[in-house]
Amino acid sequence: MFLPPPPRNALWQHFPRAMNAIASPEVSEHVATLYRDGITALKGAFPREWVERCREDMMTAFWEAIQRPGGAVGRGPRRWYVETHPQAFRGFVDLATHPWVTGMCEAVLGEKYELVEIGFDVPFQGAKYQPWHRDFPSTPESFRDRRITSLAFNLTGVDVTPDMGPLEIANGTQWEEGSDWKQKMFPPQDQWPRYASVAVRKYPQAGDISCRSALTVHRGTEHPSPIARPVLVLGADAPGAGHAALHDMMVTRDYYEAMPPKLREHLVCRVVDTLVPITQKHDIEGLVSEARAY
Ligand SMILES: O=C(O)CCC(=O)C(=O)O
Repeated sequence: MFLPPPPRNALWQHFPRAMNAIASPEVSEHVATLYRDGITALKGAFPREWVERCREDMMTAFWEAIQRPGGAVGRGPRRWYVETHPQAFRGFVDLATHPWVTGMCEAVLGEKYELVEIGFDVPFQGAKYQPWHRDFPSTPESFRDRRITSLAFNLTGVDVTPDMGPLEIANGTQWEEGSDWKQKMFPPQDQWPRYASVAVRKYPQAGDISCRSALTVHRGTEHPSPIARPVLVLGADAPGAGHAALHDMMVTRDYYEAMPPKLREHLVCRVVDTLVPITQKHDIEGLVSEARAY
């Protein structure tokens, strides 16, 4: 069933019970936007040089992952998702401890939020429109109780231009139930015009961070540019949301010990002597099969 986004003046009633009373006014405003639209963003969180290092780290991890089975998962033609180790990104600690990221996590997911995933999407020249989708099925806490129990933070590695297949997101669709959709993640094609009618194309610039519910219906678009568009994904859960089981973050002991203690409290990871390559468990299979179907 399609529920239209709540009117602006009704926003506060949709805040999670866990909403942290001491959230800053800026974070509160972003939480309100997130609850209304299913996505919000902070401009200029990091300097350009920091983002350039992050882009380099994503591309290094991509070329390593694409060479081994299960390393890079297809998300449609010329488009992949790679899940990696936190320490593959020189800026991981900066991102995971950025005050806006921690503030959003605390306000929406509660003070015992869990960081469960780090990875990136990368479309290349020739990537096609994806089918409209969400990243996992909704649960009654979300569609019935209107709580957001997980967040995806995205950070672009490049200044996004219209020819780089920008992310398109259908505002307000995070509350739709979707129980009768294919894999509970892919709305039927006869509904696509409705998503297109409320969709917004996103053109983030280097340094911006967005925060969305992965349930907000979205798609990557056609990418004719020769410039790849890697985008970092940091996934966070409320306790009990269960997405950590789909991932396998690991860090070496020296890295773990050097992490800020507060980050240690939130990172769901194994501490290992030697990092082993991740074989991904969270595969949105429909993005490959559905891409072939139209
Ligand atoms: O192109 C993007 O930024 C997002 C792609 C996407 O939604 C996905 O692969 O699940």
